[in-house]
Amino acid sequence: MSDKLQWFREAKYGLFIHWGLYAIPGGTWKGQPSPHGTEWIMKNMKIPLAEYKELAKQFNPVDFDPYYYVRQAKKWGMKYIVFTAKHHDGFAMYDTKVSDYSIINTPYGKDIVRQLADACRDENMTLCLYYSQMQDWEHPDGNGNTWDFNLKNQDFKRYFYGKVVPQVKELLTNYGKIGMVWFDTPYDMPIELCRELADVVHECQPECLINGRIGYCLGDFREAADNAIPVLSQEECWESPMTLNHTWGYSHTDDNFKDPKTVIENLVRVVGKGGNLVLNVGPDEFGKIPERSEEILSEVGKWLEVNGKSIYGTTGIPNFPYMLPWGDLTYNDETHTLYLHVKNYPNFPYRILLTGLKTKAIAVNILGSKKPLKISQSYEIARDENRLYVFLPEECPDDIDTVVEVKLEDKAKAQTVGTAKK
Ligand code: JFZ
Repeated sequence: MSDKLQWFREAKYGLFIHWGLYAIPGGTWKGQPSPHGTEWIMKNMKIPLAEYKELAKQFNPVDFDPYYYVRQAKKWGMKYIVFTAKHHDGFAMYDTKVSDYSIINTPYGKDIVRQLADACRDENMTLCLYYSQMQDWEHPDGNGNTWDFNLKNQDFKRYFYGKVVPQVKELLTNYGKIGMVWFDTPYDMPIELCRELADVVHECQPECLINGRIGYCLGDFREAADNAIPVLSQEECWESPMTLNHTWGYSHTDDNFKDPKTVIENLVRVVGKGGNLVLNVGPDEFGKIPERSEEILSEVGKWLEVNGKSIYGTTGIPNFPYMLPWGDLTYNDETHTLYLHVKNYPNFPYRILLTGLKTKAIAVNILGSKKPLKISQSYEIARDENRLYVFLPEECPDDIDTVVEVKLEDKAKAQTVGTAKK
């Protein structure tokens, strides 16, 4: 296991920011709603490049305050930020010498990545940059724009060497230490070019991580499908990118937000399967984070302030076989502490049952309280079944997720489920 993954393995929870020109239409073009992600509006509505480019003449996010973003992310319990330096539309949110299509040529005119990089450095926050390497709807040789350009004349290498490589170099030379480059949608990009791109990153910043979506397992960890969580705990690092509503970019209409309880449930599940959750906000055209997003994230942050020990530093129990009717597990392998996340609080007699844990529990309490909880742990020899009952207080301490801390005698060991004779 390479050491440079350490910060990532410890981080658990990050903030994804999808922000670009698409925040202006916010999912609606000439009165017509655009299907799927609002950041895909140009492609989904086949907006001619010349028309889409007009948005740049309007972009003036006067409310953008990089320090506010970074401080909020910290308050919300997040340990890294992933920002869209260039999304599929091809527009650079930073000062690039490679193309005129950037934030510099807007009424706003200031480098967003620079401001975020400064704020992150001052606030001790890890900055990661999203870069769409394959799709670029502005470049005649980039992938995806079939309505402005004739694909027959395309030369992907011209785009790759003319825009991708020099832009990634800019991003990794001009903004200090970058934690990770977050590539996306590699589709069928040739493996040699993906390798070259990884080399470019490593040459510029050997410590910089590369996410799984560079393709062909060339990244440092695997990216789950958007909003997806694996069933089994994974030993290697992975990450789950997740939206708060149903879109990555800002939307005027989508208020289908996950509530804080659901977000916490997702965070616990991802972390309990050995992963990181990178949770998205889509700022509006003025640079304001949607109010509802802020409300949800601050609720989650408050829960983390009390229950952070059950998230940071934890993963899952390798091969733990059961789904649990009352909630989920996270586990700290260094301290041999198990955390039971009780989402469905039991009625009388106020007990929960954990089956499948072979290790002896030596002390059990609600996280943050010193008062010991009554337990009963047994092994039924004929059935080969381990049981741990925990008796909870009558009154539910936390409606969202009551965390029970279980100190174990040794490393947690899970029971195997099967009938084979041992
Ligand atoms: C991609 C982008 O197209 C999208 O705009 C956003 O940036 C998101 C984070 O990533 O969309 C994907 C990529 C991969 C999957 C789904 C959506 N996937 O593997 O399921």
